[in-house]
Amino acid sequence: MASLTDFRRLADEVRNWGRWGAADELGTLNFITPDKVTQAAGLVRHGRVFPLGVDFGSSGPQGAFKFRQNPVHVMTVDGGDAATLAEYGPKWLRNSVGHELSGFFADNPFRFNDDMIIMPLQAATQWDALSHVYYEDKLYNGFPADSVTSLGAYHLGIEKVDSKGITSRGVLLDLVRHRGADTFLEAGNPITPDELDEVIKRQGVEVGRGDVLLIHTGWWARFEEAGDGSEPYSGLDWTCAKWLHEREIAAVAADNLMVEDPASGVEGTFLPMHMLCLRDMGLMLGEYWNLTALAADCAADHVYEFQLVAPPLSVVGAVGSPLNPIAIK
Ligand code: UVW
Repeated sequence: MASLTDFRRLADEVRNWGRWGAADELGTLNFITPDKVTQAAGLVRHGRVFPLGVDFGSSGPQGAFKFRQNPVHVMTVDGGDAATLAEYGPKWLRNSVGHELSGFFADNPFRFNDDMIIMPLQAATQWDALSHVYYEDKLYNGFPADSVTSLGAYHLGIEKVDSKGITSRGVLLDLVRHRGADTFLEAGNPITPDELDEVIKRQGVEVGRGDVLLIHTGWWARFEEAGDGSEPYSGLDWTCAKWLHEREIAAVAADNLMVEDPASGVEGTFLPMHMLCLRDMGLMLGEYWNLTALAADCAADHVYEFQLVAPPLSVVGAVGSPLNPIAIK
């Protein structure tokens, strides 16, 4: 088990503060250049499309943390409203909504349905914005932690990365097949930097500056099979932060709930890799990405690189965003 001193030493090594200027709010997304985006587009060869978002609804994985719930989907206008208002008229629902809807439905064939969703932005497939995690009162690039208030994140809100898309070359690292696991990586065996090197060698793929790495651990497949959102698993060891830093990776996503291994590896800390990636390096993390079909395709054709298109919603001041990322081969 590493000490906080070890953690601080590594944090000093990987910290990117000031690297792209004092006002930078993009972090390692700066590694994605126009050339990189062009290279990524060139990876589309067959037109095979893989949506990597999970279903947003009541059957989601939330419940492990009491402060997060599954998305709640609510109909706000439907055919029943039209039928009832047509029959009883606006006086039945004596409020402005009833009057308004009666106006739409009366004496004409036009009908419509409307709905809304209520959800924590961290509930399903998501990006963690750089404002999601901090320590010792500082966010990425030294921005003050109290710049995130009940009004939202003044610095490093998810909308700040809008200019990047986010799109780049995606590379899938399949730890499930590498370990010969049945479905997913059982808990208690964190993925180390050396193991990442072994996977890259085995897959015959290179990773480098500006890539977005997708780590297939099989957790999502296991969740679909067993329905347990709190199922323990193995994820990236915290020391992988240095490996990502050295290779100038733009962002990392996984098919589990936290990307990193739930066993901290650093005395007295929770999620040390989150702290290093989001706060020190400025590297965004994606969670609950469904990599099952993409991993199967990569194993079949031995091509582990693709164009990745993964724009967050531009929710102003939000510390994360749901999305439906797409890999195209
Ligand atoms: C926390 O950091 C608390 O959660 P997540 O794994 O969603 O980033």
